[in-house]
Amino acid sequence: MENINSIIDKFNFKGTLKKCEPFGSGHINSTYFAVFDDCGTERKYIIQRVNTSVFKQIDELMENVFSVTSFLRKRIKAEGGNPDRETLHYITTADGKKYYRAENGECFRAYIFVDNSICYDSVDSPEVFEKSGIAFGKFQRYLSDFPAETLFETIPNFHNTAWRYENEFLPALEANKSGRAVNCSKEIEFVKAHRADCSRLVDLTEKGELPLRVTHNDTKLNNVMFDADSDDAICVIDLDTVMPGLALYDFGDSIRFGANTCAEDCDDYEAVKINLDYFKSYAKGFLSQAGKSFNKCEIDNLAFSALLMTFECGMRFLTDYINGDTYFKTAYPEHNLVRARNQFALVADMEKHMTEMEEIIKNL
Ligand code: ADP
Ligand code: GN1
Ligand code: MG
Repeated sequence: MENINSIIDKFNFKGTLKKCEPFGSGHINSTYFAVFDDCGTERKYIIQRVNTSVFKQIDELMENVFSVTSFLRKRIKAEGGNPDRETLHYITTADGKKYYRAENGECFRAYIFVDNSICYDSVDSPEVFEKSGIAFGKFQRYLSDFPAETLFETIPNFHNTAWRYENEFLPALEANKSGRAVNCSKEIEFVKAHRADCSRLVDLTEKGELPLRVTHNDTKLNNVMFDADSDDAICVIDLDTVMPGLALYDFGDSIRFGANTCAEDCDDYEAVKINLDYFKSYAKGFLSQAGKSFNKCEIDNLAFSALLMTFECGMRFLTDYINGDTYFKTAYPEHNLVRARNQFALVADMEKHMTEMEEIIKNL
């Protein structure tokens, strides 16, 4: 593996390196926080080793993120915002490229650290969660006239739950590469019992009832930076999965992560519940920005999308567990199984509260 320090001189960083250390809690890329001394001024950057087994076409991926961020900059400026603070700012390599590919094939990219910002792994108040809803809703609104046809699909079928069931979950089960299927028969049955749910949004999209929009597709709370002073959600990050998708994916995925009473990998499954106050706060924030253009079918499926995105993520964790942990980063052998059980506990609780969730949306 390439030493992170050895790639420093490949980028147009300002100053001399003071420190570079692993950072954040993303499940996909390897992220580092680097500080440089530029004649007495501190310059902070994020450097990432991009996960090339998840993202196969790095040229296209980086084309996407550069074009999305430059589009966002113009939109933010037009609305009187501060583009330097409210969107990611990528640094090109010393020879002007969008990323650096090492001889061993590893790919690195760099961007400016959003200064005086913090990132949350869990929500501690409905206000904070509402602010993240505003940020992701605004993100979707800003990109509503982005030319979607120019976007490369970085992970095809990313939120096609039915496709994931048929083409990932069932084959993983069949191959049972890790031999672990025996440890999770209850969870496997849970997934099979929900097969019908997998097709609902896909079918509505095929029928033309749900419109494709440019969406973020990975709207977890730790993919938005908050201002350390005002606690406003300022900058949406992790743009690798910005692709044509459904508004419902962005809504549902945020609820999955942020309105869980527990962390995504908490193994106290009894304690895993949907926090309806948080659900309401996020919906209020998100809809205040993106909701004006939603059609009735989108509104009618908001509550269900939270359940589906939670189910899909649980199925992905379970699939990865059965495959032997090849996709998500894990900290211990049963990590993916614990995550899957946690997500399924949340699905079960959402099922109990679906009428209340739908009621909340109606009343907004
Ligand atoms: P992953 O795809 O692995 O989730 P992310 O792009 O989300 O990677 O980055 C991982 C973490 O690094 C984020 O959750 C956040 O804490 C931090 N991070 C990423 N980009 C920035 C940035 N520009 N400024 C500050 N922190 C950042
Ligand atoms: C991954 O990259 P990160 O940690 O923000 C994953 C999401 C999952 C999430 C589960 C590209 O998000 O789809 O919902 O983990 N991202 C990718 O926590 O697969
Ligand atoms: Mg992330």
